[in-house]
Amino acid sequence: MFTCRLPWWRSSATCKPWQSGRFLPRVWETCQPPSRKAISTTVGQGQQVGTQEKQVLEDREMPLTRRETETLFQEQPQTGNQYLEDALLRSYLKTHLPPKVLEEVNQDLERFGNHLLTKIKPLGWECELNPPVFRQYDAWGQRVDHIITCLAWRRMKEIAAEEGLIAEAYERRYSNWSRLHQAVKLYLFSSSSGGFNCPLAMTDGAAKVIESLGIPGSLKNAFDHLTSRDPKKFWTSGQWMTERRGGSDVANGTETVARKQPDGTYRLYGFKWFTSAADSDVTLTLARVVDAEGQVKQGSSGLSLFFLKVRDEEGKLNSIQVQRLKDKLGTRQMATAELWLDGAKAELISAEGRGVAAISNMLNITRIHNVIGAVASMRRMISLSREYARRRVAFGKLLKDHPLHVQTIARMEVQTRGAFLLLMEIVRLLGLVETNMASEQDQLLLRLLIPVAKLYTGKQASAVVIEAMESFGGQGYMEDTGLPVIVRDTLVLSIWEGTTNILSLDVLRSLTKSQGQVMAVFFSTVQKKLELASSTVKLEPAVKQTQDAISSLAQFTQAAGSKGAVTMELAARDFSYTLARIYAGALLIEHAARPDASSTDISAARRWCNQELCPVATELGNSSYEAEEALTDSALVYEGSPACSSCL
Ligand code: UCC
Repeated sequence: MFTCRLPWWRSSATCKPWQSGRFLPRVWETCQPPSRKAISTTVGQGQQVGTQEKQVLEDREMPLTRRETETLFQEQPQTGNQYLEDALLRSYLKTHLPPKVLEEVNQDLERFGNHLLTKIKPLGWECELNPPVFRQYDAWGQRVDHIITCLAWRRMKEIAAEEGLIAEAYERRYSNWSRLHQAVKLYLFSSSSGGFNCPLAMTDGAAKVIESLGIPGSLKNAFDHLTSRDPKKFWTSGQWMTERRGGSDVANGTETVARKQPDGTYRLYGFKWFTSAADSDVTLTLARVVDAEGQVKQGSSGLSLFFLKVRDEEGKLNSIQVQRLKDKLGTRQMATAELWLDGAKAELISAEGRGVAAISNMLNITRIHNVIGAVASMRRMISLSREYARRRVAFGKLLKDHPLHVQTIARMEVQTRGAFLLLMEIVRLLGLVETNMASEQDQLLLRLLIPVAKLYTGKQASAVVIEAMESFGGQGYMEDTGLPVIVRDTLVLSIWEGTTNILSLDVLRSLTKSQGQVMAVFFSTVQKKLELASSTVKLEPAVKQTQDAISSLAQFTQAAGSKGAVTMELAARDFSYTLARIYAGALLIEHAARPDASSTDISAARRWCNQELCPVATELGNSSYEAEEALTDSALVYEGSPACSSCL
């Protein structure tokens, strides 16, 4: 085995994988990572000063000798047990969980927090340094299509099973609080998971679809594997939805066809353009059933949902060919592939033509996981940033003593708190629905809040992690700090599982489907939360601002009702942001109105409500949603481009 004989800072280029980031991952396996102390400003100086010059410096015995400069390193921010350090999480659990559940969950999370720190986090970093590799042929020209994952990635799968990261939600040992317990574990796991949170999202989604179908006999085995705590038995699932013609417009973009076989199974033929966690054991996917005349039905009502195993018992691919792995900006720890389905054996699991409705159960779960990932990224970056501020000196004092610096972190903290409470609210409601304890209003609210939270937190997370990266100065931009990894992996959260605009339209879909009832539930739920705070004097300004925002929103919904579909489409994003801000504001107020609330709970609620809570009303006042505005938008976008004459 190759070993680094020289101290790392004096060894050859191949022994410095951290300098080239992700491009020399295999070398990393054999070299020891630099010790924390070794990441010092000495490196920078050593690189800037040529060898000859260095010699001269040493010869002259300058006052600042090399030995002395070695103590001038910057201190790496250290975080401890993430659970113990998360005051908001702990106060939320204390407020909501029944005492017996709290006691057990608390113990489990404290233990898990230690496990994350000592074992899981280093594995996550290994996954980053050893991304999957695709081997299409063996040495003898045989097509093998092998996606090679690293040991740490495979260990993550075992840990996910051992920790019950999927099982917890389906065993329901804490009744309606099981979902919340699972979500909190995933939230703690997310930023240390080395991208394994992605297959877990889809695995959870697949289990949810199977459960909502009543766990039919043919899928019982799969359900048991997907929800197993036994690492040898645990399966992960993919979600193959995206084809070449479109990832958003699934109804028109799906070309894959399904041919029925004499034994009642189907063979799938088509090309899947993005398949995340392509090393998964099983998957759900959409296809069009070919009828007796050899025809398929186009559009949404032509799509059906299928379950398939990716490999057979011997590990041979199920008539699937891997074309290549995607070269992504982030989530590089996880294999995303292009796949040809060339007669893959599959089972039809929805009614024919009800594929989109059936896979929506999966989408709603993966979208919640997306929210978990978003909040987790924000929390991780803020933890690191605030710790760094306690160690780093600039202009003669610690960063934490610079008011402007701390104000910047505090603003991120307020955003993260709002997002966190939104996440908790969704998983609380989901827990009620899954244990038949939810009212019709709870169900409507959950349907509305999932796309609202997904779209809002995805955007928030991108903004927060970039701001937090800046709080480290140039260090934040350095690959070997690990900070750019968090940023890259966060940027996808507003894209996959439905972009911001697609999710905004989904918010409108939920309104239409409920014939507006969902808005009545939204208003009454927010009002109830505000009433709880009516006796807390310090929250009065926040309550007033939220009430004003509700009035403006009510006026908007009335006005928009008499306008056409174009108005609602143009307003969809601002409308969704409005719902997110008002609802998160109400949650922060509710949390701050607890008898044992802290002064920071109160200031978080007040600061959140100081932002514009109802942008949709402001923009309506600006006539932003008029049909003529859409023409102006086109003119602004296409001025000077060949498309300009036609857009005007
Ligand atoms: O796969 C991907 C990446 C995987 C990685 C995941 C990891 C994430 C975890 C992160 C951890 C950090 S990305 C691919 C994801 N693709 C999407 O999200 C698709 C985006 N497009 C949409 O969401 C569109 O809105 C569509 C596809 C749903 C639109 O389809 P249609 O067919 O045009 O829509 P329809 O006709 O309006 O809806 C068909 C039916 C309706 O039911 P019925 O017929 O009963 O009225 C809708 O109400 O589906 C129902 N439906 C829903 N029901 C549609 N959407 C929903 C929903 N969200 N919830 C409930």
